Amino acid sequence: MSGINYSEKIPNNVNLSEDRALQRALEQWQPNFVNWWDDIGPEGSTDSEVYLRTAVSVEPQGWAQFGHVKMRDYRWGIFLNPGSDDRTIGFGDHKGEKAWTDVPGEYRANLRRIIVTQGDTEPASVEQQRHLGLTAPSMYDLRNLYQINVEEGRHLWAMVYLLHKHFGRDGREEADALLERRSGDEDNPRILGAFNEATPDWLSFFMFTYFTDRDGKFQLSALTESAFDPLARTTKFMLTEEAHHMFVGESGVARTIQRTAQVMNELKTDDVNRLRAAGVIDLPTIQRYLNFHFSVTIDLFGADESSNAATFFSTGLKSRYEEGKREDDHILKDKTYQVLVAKEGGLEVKEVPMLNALNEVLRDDYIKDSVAGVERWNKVLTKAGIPFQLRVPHKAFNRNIGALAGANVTPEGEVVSEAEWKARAGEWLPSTEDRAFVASLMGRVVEPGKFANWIAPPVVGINRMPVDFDYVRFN
Ligand code: BYC
Repeated sequence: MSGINYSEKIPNNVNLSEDRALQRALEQWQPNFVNWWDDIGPEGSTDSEVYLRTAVSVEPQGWAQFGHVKMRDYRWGIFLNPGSDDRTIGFGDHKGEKAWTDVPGEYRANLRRIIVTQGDTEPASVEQQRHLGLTAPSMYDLRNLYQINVEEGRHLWAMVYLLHKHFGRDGREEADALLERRSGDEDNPRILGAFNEATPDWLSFFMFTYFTDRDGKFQLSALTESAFDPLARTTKFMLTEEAHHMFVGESGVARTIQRTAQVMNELKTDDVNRLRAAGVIDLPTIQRYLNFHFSVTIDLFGADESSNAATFFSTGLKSRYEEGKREDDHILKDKTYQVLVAKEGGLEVKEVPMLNALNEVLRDDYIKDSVAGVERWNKVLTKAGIPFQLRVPHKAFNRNIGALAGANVTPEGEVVSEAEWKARAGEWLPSTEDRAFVASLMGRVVEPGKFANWIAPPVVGINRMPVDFDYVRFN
């Protein structure tokens, strides 16, 4: 099961050749995918050979192989983690029953919705990142961008396989629609808000891969224990790849901070204008980017009170993060959870049935995880002797989904008037000038071992290759 068959047109470990109808349907979708990649995938990359890892097995040891390949020839395919015949459902009303190998009719619409929403984010992120290769700060970073792009492409394949195999005609239509929506398109946008925002520069890219890919980690984890076994096994394998994406974000921001701190020490200044003149990104601007990406990403968890979330859990479709490690009844019927509501004069805590608050439970777990990395960024500053600390804003800040949507809350969690919030938004969120300044630093540096002035080199290369390795060969 774990061996991947690369001799077929669509690499897979699901015995695709034994299901001719499915194989034919996917082979029909494949050229549309390649056309989508050509149209809206990484700009200017067609002839480049990129040092990419390709999945060759789903075993944790030795699952990936590295080598220079053209991205268009990347072996996108279908890989499921090995399953076990006797797996039982670990939560919800079906707890203790055998996991499903097919979709129960009564849950079909909800499962399809979850799979489509998940699938939609993957091509969306490739679209959002498509121009970044033109302004890469180094060949090493360019390679990491491309690696992420091909893997998001593969994650799209993962969801499309489930749609084709388990949802018949409407699944095939949904798979087609995944190639038709476009990030930021007014008429046919991607499904979730954050995936319609632009990723115009590399600081945005690093923040996106730190914060928004981490939403991927939490949402995918919540699906790895799904009662629908094919979804559980697919998302488990996707998570293996997600870790590198978050590493790119975390280390990218850390290297940006490190370079800024170095110049602050050289010039003995924290003056924003002097630092900008020296070509590095000042820390208040980094904080504003952080505020933006954090707040937009926590909206991705949905409304704090959601009957959808309750249904997804009770019917066994989607669990909490690390459901199996929790010590409660995994049914949650009599449990409550605290959510926040904004009232005039302040935020109030409201106790609600936990089942309805499961989006909030996942969001809170996500927030804990995100804060940990921000503390690691702060260590870079502390080590450099810079008395500035980055902070994640309050979870009620700049929200557009759920009970806190439109509440005028500062990053510190203080409710202010709408007029005050608007007047001060430029202190908290990247202004047009901030974005223009960051954009002005984005020149392309792609000579091996060279780095743009605003970012420090990484400590080590990819797959233990030297930092000045030719990660991308331009033809
Ligand atoms: N933007 O009851 P609610 C990743 C809608 S990232 C726009 O709370 P629910 C990746 C919602 O659809 C992981 N609309 O909804 C990262 C609903 O609409 P309708 C992606 C939003 O269903 C980086 C209404 O508001 N995976 O993999 O409980 C790069 C009521 O909301 C938003 C998943 O998300 C929003 N932010 O929760 C590449 C997992 N939020 O039906 C990849 C699958 C909510 O009233 N998705 N709405 O028209 C889900 O589990 C759920 O759909 C959600 C929403 C948690 C997203």
